Formats: sequence, C-alpha cells, structure tokens
Amino acid sequence: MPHPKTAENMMKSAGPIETALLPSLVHVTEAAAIAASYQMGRGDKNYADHVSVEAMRRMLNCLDFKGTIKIGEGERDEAPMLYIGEEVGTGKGDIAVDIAVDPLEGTNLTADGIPGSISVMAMAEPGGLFHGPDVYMDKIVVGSQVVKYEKEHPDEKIDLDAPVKDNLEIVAKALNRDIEELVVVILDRERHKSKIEEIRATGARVSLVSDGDLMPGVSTSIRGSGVHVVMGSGGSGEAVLTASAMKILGGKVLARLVLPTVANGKSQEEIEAEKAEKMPRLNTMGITEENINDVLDTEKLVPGKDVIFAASGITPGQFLHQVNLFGGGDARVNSISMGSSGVVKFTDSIYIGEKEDTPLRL
Ligand code: VTB
Ligand code: MG
Ligand code: MG
Repeated sequence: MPHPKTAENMMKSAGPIETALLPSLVHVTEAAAIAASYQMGRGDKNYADHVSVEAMRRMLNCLDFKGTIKIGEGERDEAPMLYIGEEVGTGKGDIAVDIAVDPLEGTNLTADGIPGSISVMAMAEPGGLFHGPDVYMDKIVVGSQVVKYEKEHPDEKIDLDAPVKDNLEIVAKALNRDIEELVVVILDRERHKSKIEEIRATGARVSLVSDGDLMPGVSTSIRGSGVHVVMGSGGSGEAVLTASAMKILGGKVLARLVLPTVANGKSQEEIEAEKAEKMPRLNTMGITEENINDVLDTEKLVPGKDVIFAASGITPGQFLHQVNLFGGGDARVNSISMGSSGVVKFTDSIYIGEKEDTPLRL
C-alpha cells in the first residue's frame, strides 16, 4: 500500500493555482526580498518599500496568469503600484487569482537592519481572500496543535473575547506544557499596554516586537520556532496573509475589524471623523455597523480552496535567514512557500550570475 501522502498524491491533489503558480510565487517574493535587502539599514523605509514593490510587480508581470490585487499597498491614488484593484500578470492562460501582498512587511525593520522583515504574498481563486479594508484587526493566532486539541475538547475553544488566561490555558494544555513556558508575541504598542499586562499576569512569557506580527503568526504552526501565540491588533492585510498560511498549515486565526475607540486614546470627535471617512468604503465591501464586530475565523478570512503562500526573509527571522549578497548581484535568500495540497517548502535559493566568482557554499 502506498503511503497516502506521497509526493505523487500531493501533486495530484494540488489545484490549478498551486500547480501553475506555486513554484514561481517564491521567486516573486525572493526578488522583492533581494531588492529590499540592498536598502537594509539605510534608514529610508519608503525607498526600501518602493524597490521591493517594483521588483515584485516586474516579476508578477512576467507570469502567465490573470491576477487582481485585493490586498495591496493601498488605493490607486495613494499607491502607484500593487494598489487594490490592479491587474497583474500577462493575462495569458485561464488561471485567474486574487492576490494579497505585502512586498515589504516591516519597512522600519529593513530600514533599521532589525530582525523580522519579510516579503510576502498569497493567492487564491477569485473570492478566496477576505477583502480586508485598511483598518486594524484585533486577533489571536494559534497553531495546528491547538486546533487539534479544540476538536478533541469541544468545550475548550480559543475565543477572541475570553480572558487571556482562558485562551493561554487551552494553548498550554494543547502543547503539553505550562503557561510559564509559552511565548506570546505582540506588537510593542501603547494600545496593547493592558493586554501585555494581562498576558504577563498569566505567567506566560511575552515577546514584544517593534513591527511585523505576520511571520510570528505563521510560526505558531511551526514547532521549534519558539512562538506559541500571537495577540493584539495589527494590519488587516497582515491578518489575511497570516490566515492564508494558517489555512494551509491547519492553524487558527480569529480576527475582528477595529474601528477607532476611546480606548485607543482617540477623542469622540476623532472617532466620528474616522468612521465618516472609512464607513462608506467599508459598506461597499459588505461591512456595516451591524456586522463590523463579527469575529472572522480562518475560513472566513480565507475561504479559498486553492491557496498558495510564500514569504522570503530580508532581515533574520524566527526560521528564515537574512538575504546574503555576494557581489555582482548574486544573492542567497531563504523562503517558506506552501500550497493547499499540504506541501510546505523551506528553500535556500542561490542566484549566481558570475559562476566562477560565486562558488556554491553549504
Ligand atoms: C501592523 C502590523 C505589521 O505594521 O500593521 C503594523 O500588523 C502597523 O501598526 O506587521 P501601527 O500602526 O501600530 O504601527 C507592521 O508591524 C509592519 O507592517
Ligand atoms: Mg508593506
Ligand atoms: Mg506590513
């Protein structure tokens, strides 16, 4: 009897998007990561962002498919490229996809040469990715072992509104360890002050990051990464990108759009002004005052069935190395890429232009 999960069976179960585009997707994020890494530590986050966006767009436009950016760099008039609604790809062939992209996730991290910046992209069939508007999402991200535990214990479920302690108790049991042994990643922001205190009060360990809560989310489904939970509010695009990977890896994201509140230090006037500005656009996405507080789970964030995800490291990360530059444009870059069939690739790509000058090294 062949094992049911041979590479052959995985390949046969891959959908058309995964089959056609997964191998190239990683080259797209690699190109953006290499471009960004030339700007590492130069203190200019906008320029670093710009070059990675350009590199990514050039790569996408070499590929035969019809892509539409659903989560991108902003609206057309604010972002010259990879804006929401932009069509990418040559348009040839019959593969159509929706795209979520963050060409440079962690612009400050790259500009300052600090660990944690990546280039990241996900694709799915049209309608397969939640159109996250440009507002924060509050979220909790846990790995696949926690999802397994929930299935075995239907009364114990991670709940965005539950006290932090209740959620962390479930995670600790699922991972077969003490709460004190857990690591919770959260963005180091004033708005998270009380949540950080709440996490610490449970005894769990907190890892504050100055930016970049997407890859730590993915890390919760990768044993050995040292990250068990991600909490707090961050970008909605980042939440959908995290959910794309979690859908493939079997982990879980719970997220909810956050409109400004007094709790975030805004005045009533500021809140009303922001609502007046954002609600009309949210309404066009089907988001109303009634459903804006709904909790979205992994399935709602990423309803797609043929999902692919790739991320390449720029500065060092939990499991991706930084880009190495060798001279003459030769580079080495670490990535993770995956598809709905269940294949996950950790790749270490070396681009050699000058074959004699850049000998391969293990
Ligand atoms: C969030 C977070 C990202 O930027 O979007 C953050 O999810 C921006 O939040 O990972 P603030 O407005 O609080 O700075 C990142 O850290 C990097 O894009
Ligand atoms: Mg960005
Ligand atoms: Mg980002």
